[in-house]
Amino acid sequence: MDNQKFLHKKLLPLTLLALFISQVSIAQKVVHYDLYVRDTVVNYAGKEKRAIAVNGQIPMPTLEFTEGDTAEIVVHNQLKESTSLHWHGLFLPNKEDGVPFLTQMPIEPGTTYTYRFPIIQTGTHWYHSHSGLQEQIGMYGSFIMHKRADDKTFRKGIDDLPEIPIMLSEWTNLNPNNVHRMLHNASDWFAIRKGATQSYAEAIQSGKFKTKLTNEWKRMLAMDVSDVYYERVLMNGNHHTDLKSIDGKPLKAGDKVRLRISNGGASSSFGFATQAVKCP
Ligand SMILES: [Cu+2]
Repeated sequence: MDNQKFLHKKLLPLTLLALFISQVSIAQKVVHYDLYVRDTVVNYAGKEKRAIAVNGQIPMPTLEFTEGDTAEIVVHNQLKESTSLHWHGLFLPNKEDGVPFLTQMPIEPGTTYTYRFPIIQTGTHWYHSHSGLQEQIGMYGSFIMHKRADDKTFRKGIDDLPEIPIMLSEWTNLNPNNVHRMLHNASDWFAIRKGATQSYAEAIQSGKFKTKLTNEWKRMLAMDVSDVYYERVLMNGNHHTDLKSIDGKPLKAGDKVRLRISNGGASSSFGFATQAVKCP
């Protein structure tokens, strides 16, 4: 009995120490970002338009983490309207999901809100506003989660390559709220802009009279791939993207890079191709 008591006394601090050590080795790194959300004016397609820039940029800053980190993202809403951020495709506690009136209250103008959640996956994701149609005017960005170096699936030569995040998106000079309204009215406007209309004569000529009738009945347009015509498609918030350097370091022939591509478009599918261009 006495012996056991003695052992217990001796072992307890040891166990505590062991627990402490294991606690330290898996201690989570908190990765902190401050996001300042502000109105801006852009000219993507010949007209000055209102947009939203975060930390002064469109798309929003790329947020990078490693699996096991804790993300701490502080949103400073400097708009005249409420906002929110949704983390596309992330596994996280429901209250951090960023859906106003469902998982949180909207972030009101002039206020600050903190999202805090553990990173428990890896891969290329993106994040965007879940308030109104703010996503359409700039509030989208890359969300990259790296593998831990001790991950069993870590591929040397692939997972450690220099990376370039690429956000694809669309731009319309129309107010996104009007786009929304026009879609509800089954307007032909976008189809006309895209040259994707079909007359009854054309339908009959191609033997699609019946389909045409059914589609009209369903108020479905002839070529219903993407419902909206966009003035521009953007890559990292621009007409073209400079892939010539990473973090200011110029790339040279033979260098390998990894592109992390997200489609932040509201209704477009993108085909993506690379082309070697000889640089001077
Ligand atoms: Cu989403």
